[in-house]
Amino acid sequence: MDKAAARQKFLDEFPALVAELEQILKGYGLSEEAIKWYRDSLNYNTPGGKLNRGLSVVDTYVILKGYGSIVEVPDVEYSKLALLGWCIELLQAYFLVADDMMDKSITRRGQPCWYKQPHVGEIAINDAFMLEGAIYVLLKKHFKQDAYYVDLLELFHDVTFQTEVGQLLDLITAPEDHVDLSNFSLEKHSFIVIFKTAFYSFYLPVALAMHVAGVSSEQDLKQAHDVLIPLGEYFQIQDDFLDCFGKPEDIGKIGTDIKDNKCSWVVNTALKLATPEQRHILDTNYGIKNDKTEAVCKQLFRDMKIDEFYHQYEEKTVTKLREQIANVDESRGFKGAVLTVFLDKVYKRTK
Ligand code: DMA
Ligand code: MG
Ligand code: MG
Ligand code: MG
Repeated sequence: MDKAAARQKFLDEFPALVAELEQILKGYGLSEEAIKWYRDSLNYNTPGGKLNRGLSVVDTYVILKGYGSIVEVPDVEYSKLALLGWCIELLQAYFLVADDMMDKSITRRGQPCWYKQPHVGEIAINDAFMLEGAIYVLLKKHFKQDAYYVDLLELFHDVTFQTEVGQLLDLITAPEDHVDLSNFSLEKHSFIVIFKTAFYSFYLPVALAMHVAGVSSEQDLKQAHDVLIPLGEYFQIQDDFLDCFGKPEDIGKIGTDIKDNKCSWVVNTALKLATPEQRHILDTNYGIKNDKTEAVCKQLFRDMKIDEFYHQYEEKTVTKLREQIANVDESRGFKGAVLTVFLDKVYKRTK
C-alpha cells in the first residue's frame, strides 16, 4: 500500500469517531446547535495536518508484529490502532488550538487559526479542552477491556503534562514586554523542546503501539525513548528553522517566533556566532511586534548563513541517530526499523 493510500485508509476512520463523540453529546441531551459546534471543531482542528504522529502508531505496530504491510492487518486490529493514532491527533489538535492563541498566530495548516474564526474567538479555549476530552471518551469505549488500558491512560496523562511543562517554559522564556537575549541558550532551548514536542510527537506514538503489540518491557520502552527524544528535539529544531526560513505555502503557517521573542534554535545559533555589531542588531530588533524589525532579524540570519549551520547540524544529528539505531538490541522484540521509518519521515523535511 503506497503512502497516499495508507493516509486515506487512516482518514477514512475519522468520521466514525466524530459520530461516536456526537452520540455522547446526544446522550447528554444536547441541542443540534451544540453538537454541530463540537463536530465543526473536531473537523476543523483534527485531520488537516501531515498526520505523521497518528500514522506512526499504525506503522510501528505493523513492523513490531512482523506484518508485510498495512493490508495484512486484520480490520478490527487496524481500527484499534488507527483509533490510537487519532487520539494523538486529537491531543495535537488540543495543543495547537491553545498554542496558536498563546503565540498569536494567524494561520495553521493553510487556513485561519481556529480562534481567529470570527464566531469562535475565546470559545476556542473550551474547544481545546473538549478536543482533549475526546481522547478519554474514545479510549474508555475501545480499550477498557484490555489489560494495557491503564498503560495507555498513564502514557497520555504523562506526555500531556510534560508537553504542558514545555509550553510553560516556552512562554516564560519569551516574555512579551521584556526582551533580554542573554536569557537564551541552546541548553535552555534543548530542554524546552524536548518537553514541548519530543514526548508527545515521537515517544508517544511508538510507546502506544508497543503496548498494543505487547513489546513493552521497561528496557524496550527505554530503547525507544533514548532515540525518539533526540529525534523529537531535531524535529522541533526543524520547526524553528522553518518558522524563519520556510515558505508559508509549504509549512501552512506564518512564522511568529521573531515577533514573539521565542527562544528558538535560530536566534540561539545566531547569538553564539554574532559579532558585537550583529548582537546589537539583534538586541534592538528581536522580539518586537513589528514587520520592519522582524525583516531586519531575518536578513541578519540570512547574512550570518544560519541555514548552512542548520544543514550541518542536520547531517551531524542524523548520522548520530542512525548509529544509535544500528545499536538497538532486538532480542526482546523491539525493532530498530520502527525508528528508521520515523527518522526517514522527518529527514530534510520542508513542511
Ligand atoms: C509547538 O511549538 C509545541 C506545541 C506543544 C504545539 P510551536 O509554537 O513552535 O509550534 P508551531 O510552530 O506549530 O506554532
Ligand atoms: Mg506556535
Ligand atoms: Mg508555541
Ligand atoms: Mg514553531
